[in-house]
Amino acid sequence: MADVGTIRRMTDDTRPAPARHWDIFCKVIDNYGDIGVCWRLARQLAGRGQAVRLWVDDASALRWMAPGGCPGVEVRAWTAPLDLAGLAPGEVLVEAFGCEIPDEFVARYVAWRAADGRPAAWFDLEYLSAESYVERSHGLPSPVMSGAGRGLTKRFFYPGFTPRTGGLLREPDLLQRQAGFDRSAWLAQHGIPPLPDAQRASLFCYEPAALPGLLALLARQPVPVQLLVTAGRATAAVQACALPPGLAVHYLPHLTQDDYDHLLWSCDLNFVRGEDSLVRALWAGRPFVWQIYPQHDDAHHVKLEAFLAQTGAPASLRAWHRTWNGLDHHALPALDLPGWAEALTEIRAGLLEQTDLLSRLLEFVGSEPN
Ligand code: TRH
Repeated sequence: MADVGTIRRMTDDTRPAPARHWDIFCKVIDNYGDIGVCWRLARQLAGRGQAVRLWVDDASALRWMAPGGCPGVEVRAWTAPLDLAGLAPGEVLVEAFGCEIPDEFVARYVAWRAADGRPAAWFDLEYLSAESYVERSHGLPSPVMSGAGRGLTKRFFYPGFTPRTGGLLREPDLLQRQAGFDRSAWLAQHGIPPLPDAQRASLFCYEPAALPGLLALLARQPVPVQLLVTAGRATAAVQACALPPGLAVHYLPHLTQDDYDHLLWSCDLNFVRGEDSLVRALWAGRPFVWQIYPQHDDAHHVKLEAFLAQTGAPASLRAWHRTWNGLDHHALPALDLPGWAEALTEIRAGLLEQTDLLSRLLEFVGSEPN
């Protein structure tokens, strides 16, 4: 866990930024990561005094992820064509994950920029990766060659794990919230019975081939294990397996984004997937295993290895990740929670030393000529 010095450094992230209007565009490809990352970014921007319009083609997941919404964030339907009636001018455009902002909006944006004479600040927010191209590509200009934005220049913004990338999303009050968290109360509130001397594991995954092996392994642990299974694909995957005797399984409803953090903080071991929950597991500071989003050409194998290498994960954790992600078909190795906890505490401490993603993005915006 971070010391008080780190907490103090992190609170620096709340320095006020000049208020601007932001338009974030998000297309939901599948799963929850596209909207999860964009919502988290939008919320954090609002927390820094920015006004945000989040344009999304499928906002359904926000009903459970963020049922109360967020002051300062307006969610707008990405319809075709877009309803642009009565829009106030925006200064910053974020195009998440190559979603291609509709021309009618870009035309409006160009007109706004011409009207107040300030140049465009248009960012292409990319997926998180630990691969070496991220440092090379972060911040590069991307000239717009066609359409209403022809002649403008976007800038690539690559989240990442090093100071020469866009960094990781992290709320300024994260450590304070963690320090004040009451795990027993949260578990009781969610109907998870206290089991003396038990360990808890959370499961957020796709359909890993090694899942039956995991269930068997958890049932064989020297202490009882409570497995807390997240709603959706993870629940369906577990329900398709024969449950071994001795494993207590609890199926969870969809949680809010904040409550998903609480789940991670309540467990001794977390299985996470995709992009955003990986970052949340890193901040949770507990042993975790990541299932990377699978790609057809197996590009995710390289991406996984890059993450393991960059974080300096210990050999047993690397072996676990390879089998869990289907890079090999070995039996799942033994769990080494104390060893993983030690390594991950160090990795987390190193990441906490770095500036968070939002502060880096605001710095980029501030450095645009205006
Ligand atoms: O859902 P994902 O698998 O999303 C994926 C990845 O982002 C992947 O990189 C991307 O290419 C693909 O979508 C299209 O995993 P991820 O990224 O962890 O997103 C899950 C979000 O859902 C995250 O913001 C946490 C949130 N969440 C809740 O709010 N409540 C819940 O109960 C659960 C399980 C998740």
